[in-house]
Amino acid sequence: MSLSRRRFLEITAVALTGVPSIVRAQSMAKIKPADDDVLAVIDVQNCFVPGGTLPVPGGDTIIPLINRLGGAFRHVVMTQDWHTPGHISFASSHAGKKPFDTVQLPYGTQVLWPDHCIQGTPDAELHRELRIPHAELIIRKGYRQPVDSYSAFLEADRRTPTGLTGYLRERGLKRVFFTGLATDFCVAWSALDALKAGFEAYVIEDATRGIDAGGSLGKAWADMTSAGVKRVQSGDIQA
Ligand code: VGL
Ligand code: ZN
Repeated sequence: MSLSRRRFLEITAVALTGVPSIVRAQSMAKIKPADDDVLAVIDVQNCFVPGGTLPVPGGDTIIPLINRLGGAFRHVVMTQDWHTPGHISFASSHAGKKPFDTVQLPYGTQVLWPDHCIQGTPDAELHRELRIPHAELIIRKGYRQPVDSYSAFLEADRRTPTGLTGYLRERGLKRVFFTGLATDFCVAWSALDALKAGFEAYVIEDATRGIDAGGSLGKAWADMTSAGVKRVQSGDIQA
């Protein structure tokens, strides 16, 4: 082929796709988990899958994918929603309220939930199909009766740390890749707080599922992407 014809085809390709082939190849390069990356598996518990007390639609379907991703990361941490009986986030703790109503608490607006993930119950156990034996840490949250905690970093009073920031910093971990349940609550709050604490935050979208109460899923993605959380798919990770 003549040089001018090759050049013509190249220019045509750029015109059609808007990006030169070299740039396209770069943007498709997979993310290779490094020694200072960590996979965070948020609340993959019986309570949040169908049959549990606060089921997230399709919550169980992401577990094989999370197990596969676990194998690609040297460092893995997990969280466990771990409420007292009569926890303040339960609708049953507020006369006349039902699940998905809201109340005003000293720390702000609280969405009310069915009783879920009660400490020490089978419902609160990590899902038995999770297979990431090298996970290093399980952080429990929401274990104080008067305060909820969606975030893995900071309780809902926005002042009480869970200790995860210190753990990740002390271990020299820099990028946090989030998976688990629920995208629009515990995953989103955790990813936003990871950024605020100075980490890079990625959410692996197809390894999460949302509750989507009153448009909460779309709002969570808008909040996350505008704050700088990176929205990726499991296929973007070299597993
Ligand atoms: C969660 C609602 C209440 C979550 C926990 O894990 O996203 N959502 N508690
Ligand atoms: Zn909860």
